[in-house]
Amino acid sequence: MVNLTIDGKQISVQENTTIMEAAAQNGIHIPKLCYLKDINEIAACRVCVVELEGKEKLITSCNNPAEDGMVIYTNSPKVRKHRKTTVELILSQHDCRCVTCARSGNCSLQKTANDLNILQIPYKQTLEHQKWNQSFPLIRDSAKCIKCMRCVQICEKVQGLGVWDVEGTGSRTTVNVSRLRSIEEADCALCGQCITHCPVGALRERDDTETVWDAIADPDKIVAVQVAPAVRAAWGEQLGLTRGEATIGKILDSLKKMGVDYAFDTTFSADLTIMEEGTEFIKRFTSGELKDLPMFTSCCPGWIRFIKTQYPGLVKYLSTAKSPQQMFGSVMKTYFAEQLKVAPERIYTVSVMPCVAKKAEREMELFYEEYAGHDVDAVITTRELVKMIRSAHINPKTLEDIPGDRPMQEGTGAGVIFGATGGVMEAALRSAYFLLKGKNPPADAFSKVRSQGFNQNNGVQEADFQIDDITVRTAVVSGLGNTRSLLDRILRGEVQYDFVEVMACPGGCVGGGGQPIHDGEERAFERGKNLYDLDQQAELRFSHENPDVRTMYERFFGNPNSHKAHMLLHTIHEL
Ligand code: HC1
Ligand code: SF4
Repeated sequence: MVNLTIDGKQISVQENTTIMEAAAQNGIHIPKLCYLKDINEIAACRVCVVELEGKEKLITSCNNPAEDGMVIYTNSPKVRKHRKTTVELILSQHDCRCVTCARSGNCSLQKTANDLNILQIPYKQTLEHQKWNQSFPLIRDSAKCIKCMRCVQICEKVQGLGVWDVEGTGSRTTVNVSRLRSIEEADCALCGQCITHCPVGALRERDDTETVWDAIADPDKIVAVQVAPAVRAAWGEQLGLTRGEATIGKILDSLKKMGVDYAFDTTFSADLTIMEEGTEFIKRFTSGELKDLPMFTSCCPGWIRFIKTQYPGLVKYLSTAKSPQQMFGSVMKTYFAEQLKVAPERIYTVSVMPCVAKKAEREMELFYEEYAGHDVDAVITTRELVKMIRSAHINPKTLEDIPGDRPMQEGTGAGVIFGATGGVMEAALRSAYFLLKGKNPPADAFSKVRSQGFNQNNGVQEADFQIDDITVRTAVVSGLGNTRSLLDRILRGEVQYDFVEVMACPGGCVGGGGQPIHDGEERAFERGKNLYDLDQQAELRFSHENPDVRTMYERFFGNPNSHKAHMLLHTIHEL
């Protein structure tokens, strides 16, 4: 143990604890802007400086270890003065129009400046305006970048893509898309991890809330909205609702209060995906097609963008099933339109997703006999949903639990866990077992695919399952850096699997790039646990038991993988 004094308090911490961590463990907050544990420990912003007794120069607390006998002051006059100057200099290169910023109220720079009582900026303001394509789903505002390097590091170290880099030298140092490419050329997966790790408003999703408001106001449009599994695990965080209060039923109520015509839970089409993908897997597996390489899941558009640019040779091993988002959109404009007796064009489909990549996935086209537009017309993130709730002046405490609309109302626990890493695999195995054996396994028979933590086993969860004389070898991975190493091991022949689930975001969609931001804190596993708890409490836990999905097959699709199902629920992955 190491014994030291921080702000007059005697404390003991483990060896190799930083001063910042030692302070935090004892309830002493040291402000910071660039620090991200294990990812960005470069002391670039110098906001976390502290005074060490006996030393003239202040030291940064994020990368200096606590040592025996140290006497530290985190808020002495000298520290405050230095910190204030540092933040004033940062502000002199920052577009400070907070009222029009997506991160106002949830910005570490704004908070630090307020805490330091900065009421004016005594330095000349110089702002850097780089050009950006405002129609791209990911928006960067260079005038708000504080050069903390978090986006550079998260993309390189965790997602293995290197979309961002430092450009220029000295006072002209800035961050931009790496290797002088445009963002469209940069193979960005659109996972949005750079957004959720940005301490300020330099990175955000493209705002699509106004197009949704326009559709709601249009009397000719029938607005049908779906809400993804992972949204329920996080939306309440921004609205002061507890985990128990923040239900899917209340999200559906909020949408109705905003004026949408129909509101559905995407777990319905997650169950539908399992019917299609599970059937496809059994076919490909039993035909021997998967002898050499596994079938990969296809519901994460971040992963699809990644495999297409980084491993094009593996694209043919993807499941052909569209994602639940796309399947739901397609079903809304066909099966549901028929029920309503309206033309597909009148239905305006919106999805609420924890994801930025879903905004690009929606560009997928829908053909129903002839070209029928897009499965999905607009995608908003969980953060944008919260923005809409606020802008409609809905008091979240007044929301009530309402069911989704018929005839696509039911969703099972298997559909709910789609939002957590391992969930798609677990749901698929529950139904694949039924397809092979004609009876259900215990609902938790495949819980070994659940992740034990993002950093365990390189983020890969492997499990083999015996179903009669068949062994199914599975792997689940989240995070694109982890995915890259897993794919390389598969290609080198070091590991063999039959079925692999990939989610681009660490922890799966619960950790998605469109989820509420808690600067520097990871919430994915806590949210994932929430989804597994909901699955435990669900009456139905097998996708093939979803009564509304069954009725839809009877009335509309016939069987899973039927010709009609192939036309509407599957895709050809083009490079
Ligand atoms: Fe996901 Fe999915 S789980 S991809 O993470 O398969 O976004 O939540 O909606 O489509 O169901 C996202 C979540 C989501 C799809 C489903
Ligand atoms: Fe989107 Fe989920 Fe994939 Fe992340 S893991 S890119 S949130 S679908």
